[in-house]
Amino acid sequence: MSFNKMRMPLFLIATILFGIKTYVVYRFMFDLSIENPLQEFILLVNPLASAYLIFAISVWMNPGRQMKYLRWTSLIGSLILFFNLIFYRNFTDFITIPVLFQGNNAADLTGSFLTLLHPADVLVFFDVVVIWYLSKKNFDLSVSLPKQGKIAATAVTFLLLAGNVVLAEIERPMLFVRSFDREYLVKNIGVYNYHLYDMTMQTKTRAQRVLADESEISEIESYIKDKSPDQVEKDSELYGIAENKNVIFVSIESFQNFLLDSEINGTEVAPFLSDLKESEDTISFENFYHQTAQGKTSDSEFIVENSLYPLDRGAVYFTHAQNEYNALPELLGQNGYETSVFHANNKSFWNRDVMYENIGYDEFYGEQSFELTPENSFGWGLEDKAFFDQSIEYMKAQEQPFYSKFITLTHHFPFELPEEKANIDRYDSGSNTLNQYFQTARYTDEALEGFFKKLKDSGLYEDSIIVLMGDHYGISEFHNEAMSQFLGKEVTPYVHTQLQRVPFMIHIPGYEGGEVKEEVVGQIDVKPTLLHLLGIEAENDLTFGTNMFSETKNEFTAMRDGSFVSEQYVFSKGICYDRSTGEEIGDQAEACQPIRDKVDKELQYSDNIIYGDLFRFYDFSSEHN
Ligand code: GP9
Ligand code: MN
Repeated sequence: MSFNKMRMPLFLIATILFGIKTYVVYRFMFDLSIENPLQEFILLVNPLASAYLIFAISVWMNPGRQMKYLRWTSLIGSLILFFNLIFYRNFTDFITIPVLFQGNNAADLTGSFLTLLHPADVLVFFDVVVIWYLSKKNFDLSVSLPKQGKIAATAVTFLLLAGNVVLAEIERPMLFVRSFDREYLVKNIGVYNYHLYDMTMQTKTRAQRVLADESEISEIESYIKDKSPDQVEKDSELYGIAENKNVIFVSIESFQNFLLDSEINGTEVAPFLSDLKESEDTISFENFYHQTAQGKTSDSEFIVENSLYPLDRGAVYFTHAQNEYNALPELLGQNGYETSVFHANNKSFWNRDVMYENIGYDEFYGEQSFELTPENSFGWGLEDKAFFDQSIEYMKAQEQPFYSKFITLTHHFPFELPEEKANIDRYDSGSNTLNQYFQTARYTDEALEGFFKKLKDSGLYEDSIIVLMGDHYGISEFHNEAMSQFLGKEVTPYVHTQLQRVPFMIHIPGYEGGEVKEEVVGQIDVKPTLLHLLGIEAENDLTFGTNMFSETKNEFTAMRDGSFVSEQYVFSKGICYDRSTGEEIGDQAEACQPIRDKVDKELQYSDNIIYGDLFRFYDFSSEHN
């Protein structure tokens, strides 16, 4: 290998300059949160790896082209970084292909472009100037390598990339499958590789959409209409009971049903919710299941808003945020509701900012709408008590009737709570996670109690219904041993499935017919149920869930992995159980088969709708028949 006149070739100089520049921009010009030394290290490594990836290809070119290539790629790369920086200043998010071509985001930006510039932005182009200067012929910094040299230089690219990916997976397992948040992606693989990833995802979804067959939606429509012929049922006592009332929907982070009515050393874990469940003005469901998959909270939101199943891979909020939906906020908007979401986290987490706009939310109060101080924030951010307190003013300013969704955060894995904020003992088992789980649950229970009080004080309470729902499990199977210690029984697949029950309560101030209902229902049923309570007829809606109060309610609640619960059976991990006794049905395992077939078919239909974006072929209006 011979480098001309022992000078460092320009592609290496470019790698170093561009890499360091990119690191400095990530570190000091974006507002990325760096939580540990590994993240810091990755943030330094990934720009160098990306820069090498971009520039090292030039070794295959002749000297003249090499220089031209380095000049232009450094400029284009810097422009990409620059536009992301501008976009970030406005939206605290990174550019995605769909956002670039659709929605109002790009348009919003052109208007405020100048105000988003900072003098220090010239730094972003500092290396370009140096590279252009050095690329002029007289410095002769091109490199001509023998074939093995070129191969070796290229091999280094793959090594660096692989190293980066491995580090990213260590830092954030399943990063590429689940996506989580664009900020995580950029922190781990850098803005350039993130764009490559985004492009791949986009191409894949596009292809599936293009191949979709329009006739599929009619087949699905017939299936749904056969299954639940009359969902409107206007004669039911509850039809329209909440008409024109505000709907306050609280998604309670990681809250499982078993927390209700349980105690740690004689102290109730969730006294407020446990009482609420039994109260006169609340209808609760004790066999309500979460149905989420990898998209966790965002999946629970997706299921509730659309009454479709989540995907078995990735989060629909990320992979199919541009599809056509007939989502709850949009329907409510058409019926005179102002719709909003309150969640004190980064707006781009789970791609919420993009998805919310698509499905018709009018307003999203994210982290930046709240005041965070060292006293009121820990773990994932703003604590639930301050979150609710600070939300009230925004709520009061909303037009009524409104639909507002609240997503709590404190009771989130790893369930850490400053000692002085804990009003219940830790549990004592081999799982630190389970031990702490009760403390944050108790905290959130107190926050909800405070929220109800604030709603009453503000005068909003009387004109509202309050719906509370657990989003998904908090204690995974990994903690089965500790869980079985707590429950005093082995966590069989049957018990595991029963543990997927989360609270679901409909609190109607002034109502006196409260009861704890035993029907088997799930998140998929929330949309038709809410529409029923609000007296909104969406006759041609296509939902896999059914109104929980209907005589022709779903006969099963299906989980994403194909397991299900019906009145009679629990089917989990390939085993068919008698639901009332928890006994395996042994040689009569085929008892579960007919429902298994339906579950598989329904999940497949739901996937087809999402992958093929089939709702674009369907007319939801009442003219349709
Ligand atoms: C993040 C919060 C938690 O904004 O909703 O998400 P999760 O990890 O539970 O899906
Ligand atoms: Mn969650």
